[in-house]
Parts: sequence; C-alpha cells; structure tokens
Amino acid sequence: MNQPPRLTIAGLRVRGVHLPMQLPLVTGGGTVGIAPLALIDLLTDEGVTGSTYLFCYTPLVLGPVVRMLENLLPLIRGDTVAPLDLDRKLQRQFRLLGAKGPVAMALAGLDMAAWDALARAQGVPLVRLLGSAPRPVPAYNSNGLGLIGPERAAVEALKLTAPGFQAIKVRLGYADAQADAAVVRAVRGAVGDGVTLMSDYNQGLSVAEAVHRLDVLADSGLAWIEEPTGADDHAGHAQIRSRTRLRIQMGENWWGPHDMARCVALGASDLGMPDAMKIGGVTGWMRAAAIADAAALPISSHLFPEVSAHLLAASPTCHWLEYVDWAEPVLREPLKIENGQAVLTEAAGSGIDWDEAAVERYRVA
Ligand code: SMN
Ligand code: MG
Repeated sequence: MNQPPRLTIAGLRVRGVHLPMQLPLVTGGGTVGIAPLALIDLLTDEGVTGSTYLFCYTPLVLGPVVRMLENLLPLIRGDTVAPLDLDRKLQRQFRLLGAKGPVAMALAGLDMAAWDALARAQGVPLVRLLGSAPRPVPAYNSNGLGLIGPERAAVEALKLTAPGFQAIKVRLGYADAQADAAVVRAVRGAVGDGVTLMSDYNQGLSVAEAVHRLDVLADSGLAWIEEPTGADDHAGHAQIRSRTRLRIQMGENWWGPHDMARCVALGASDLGMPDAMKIGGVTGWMRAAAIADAAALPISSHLFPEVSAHLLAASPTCHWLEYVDWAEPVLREPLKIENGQAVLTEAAGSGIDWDEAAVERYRVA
C-alpha cells in the first residue's frame, strides 16, 4: 500500500465573501441578514489543499479575521500538517493575549483546514479519519424562524419542514411570556405534534425573567431552551435549570473545551451544542466530545453543518445537527440531507469544495 504523504504547510489562501441568506435571522441578540464568511485554503508542498470556512457573524469582523489568518502564515510555513502540534504551538503564541474572538476563530480555521487536508491526503471522509464510519445524523432545520410573530412563524415553520425535516427551532424573546407562548402555539399548530420543536432565547433574559417565562412554557413540549440568559453566566444558567423541568441547552458560546468544562462542572446545562469554530476546530471538538461523554451530556452542533456532520458522527453522545444553508452559495456540493438526516458520503475531506465562480461573485476581501 502507498503511504499517504506527510504534508508540509506551504501557504494559505484566505478570501472573504458576503453571502445572501434565503431567510434572514432575527434574534433577541441582533439580526443576521448576510453571511460574512472567511474561506480558507491551506496549501501544502505535496499539492494537497485543505479547505474550510469561518462564519464571522458581522461584516465588521470579516476583514480582521482574514488579516489575522494572513498574519499567522509566517509562523506555520514549513510546519508539518499535524493539527494537535499546531494547536499547541499557536496556543502558546497567544497565551498572554488569550485565545478568544478573532484570534481563536483564525486558529480554529487553520485547524479545520489542516484536518481537511489530512483526510484528503488519505482519500477518506473526515469522519473515517476520526475513527468512525459515516452514519446518518439527525438534523433540525435552523434556517429562519426568527422573531417574526406568530402568523409569519407558522407559515415559515411549514416551509422549513416541507423538505422532510422533523425538527425546527423557534427563536423566542418577545415582549412577554404570553407572546412567547403564543408563537410556540402557532408553530406547533402549523407543524403538528410529530415535529420536534427547539427554542432559543439568544441570551435575552435576566435569570428571574427566565424562571418566570419557563414556568409559563412548562407544558409547551419544547425540546430545549437555548441560552435563556447571558452565555458566560454559567451560575445563572444553573439556577434557571434548577427551577424548570424544561431542558436547558448551551454551548454555541463556549470558547474552547476548558470553557465548556467549567460550564459543565457547574451543572449549567442539560445538553451541549459546541460551535466547531468557537470550540477550537476539529481538535477542540474532539476534546469537547470527550468531556460530553464523561458527563453523559448529549451534544448537538452549532452552525458549520458540513464539518459538524462528520464531528457528530464521531461523537459518543451525538444528538442533533443544526442545519443552516448559509455556505451553500459557494459550495460545489451542499451537505446532503435525506429524510431530515445529514448523510455523509465517502468523498475525501470534510465536504468543502468551492464553486470558484460563485466565490468571485460574492468576494469582498
Ligand atoms: C444563532 C446562530 C448564528 C448567528 C446568530 C444566532 C443562533 C442559533 O443562536 O443557535 O442558531
Ligand atoms: Mg443559539
């Protein structure tokens, strides 16, 4: 058998795009109307390229993230593509500043691109490189369903389940508990009892207000209540959790596995949903998956459905994939969803190949 080549980092190509979103997302924490993505290609001496993208939340951060990645290249050019070693080296580089925000985003981007390159070099999907066979992962359709009122939410919910999804997520944080309950009732009325309904407050409530609202929603049948209060208020979440029967969901704002470990140790959440970027790429995710396993914490993903499908399939406590179609305008092959499940193929890598004409069309940096 031919040995897969040992890869050496030769260069980095980073491009910024603003992608149109089919359904803008109005949350209690602000509106996302376009998807500002940093597209990353890690080039190697051996000719293998590893690709991934970062979601920058706001166009204000896209340029700095692109620059940050470009600044990192001189530190890693000539290094072996060994993600755990790169992580150790780059974490040390930023020890004094601390790896959060754009710095952590850039490091996670390099990590995901490095793992993608390794999988491609071996000719296997990322899930196999991680030691697992491809398997279907249940997905919920998380496009849209922002704070748009009960009538529009009911119509949109039907649109979101139409392609075969059996789970969706409604954003909450209306004027009061009754308004939240009315939206949940309208959506439930539209899609019927067979659909799993998650909810997300996007950190919008005080602890006291959250306890009150979850009282009102106690019999709503919601599958989880996401980030009812400030994401870094782990103690506050633990307090809310102790006073409701509904399941608390946190994780999209865990900056790395250590942050997650602190949150889990406080008993702040019933469930976890790491974000592949904020948790530290594939390397950070696999550490998070081990923490989740040890705590018997079911984990779902946040955004990045393409790489997350591989990560969840390799995670012992795999729960739900969050499906959004935001990167699709620049992808050659969108993630395959069948009967509400993400289906991994045997294609090498993590499922990211650019539609180059589209990249040029949407490029801003
Ligand atoms: C969300 C995702 C992406 C941007 C803003 C908000 C949301 C989710 O919290 O969980 O989908
Ligand atoms: Mg959320």
